[in-house]
Amino acid sequence: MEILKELDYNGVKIQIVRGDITEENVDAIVNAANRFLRHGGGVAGAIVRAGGEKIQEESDEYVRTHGPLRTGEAVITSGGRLKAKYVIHTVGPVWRGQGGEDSLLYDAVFNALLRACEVRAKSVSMPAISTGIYGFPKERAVPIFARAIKDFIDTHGCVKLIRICNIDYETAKIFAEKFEI
Ligand code: AR6
Repeated sequence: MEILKELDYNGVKIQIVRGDITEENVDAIVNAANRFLRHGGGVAGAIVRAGGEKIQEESDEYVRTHGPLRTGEAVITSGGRLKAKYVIHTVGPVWRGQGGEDSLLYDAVFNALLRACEVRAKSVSMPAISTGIYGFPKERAVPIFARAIKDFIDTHGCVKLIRICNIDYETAKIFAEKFEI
């Protein structure tokens, strides 16, 4: 793990890191999921491969009981074999450029942090939700992450460390350069 940027906002540490989120040593990691919690590709596939099928089974159970998630919604499963105790599955928007995606991405980030609060997770690592397979422009995503994180810190005191973690160096660099709070 390589820390590219570190900020402090109202006593909460925010770090932009380059690395594999499945190796994060935090209370909860966030997954960039789809509405059906079918964790096939991208960061979702990596999380299930590293954490084990239990994560997929708990996800399937959730969807069987409650139906698919809405875009912007987040739910929790255990972390299986991961160091992180919890995985927070949040659904970012598919980029279509038709409007509405910005606020849905904001919701996906904010609601993931809310779920962390509910299980008293003090440290959380999240990927660059929507900026992979879902095609959300990376530069456009950064200030949305920053605003959602700021608003969350302004209204909730539970999480003390928030990391934005990306395996892709280019994406991590864009976040490090553009993230301001
Ligand atoms: N650690 C950290 N970041 C990662 C890792 C990893 N192991 N793997 C990928 N990334 P994506 P989305 C980064 O496509 O765009 C899945 O199939 C990657 O560089 O995982 O929200 C789901 O099931 C990118 O910046 O998520 C959904 O169907 C970021 O994670 C769909 O993809 C997000 O890329 C969701 O697409």
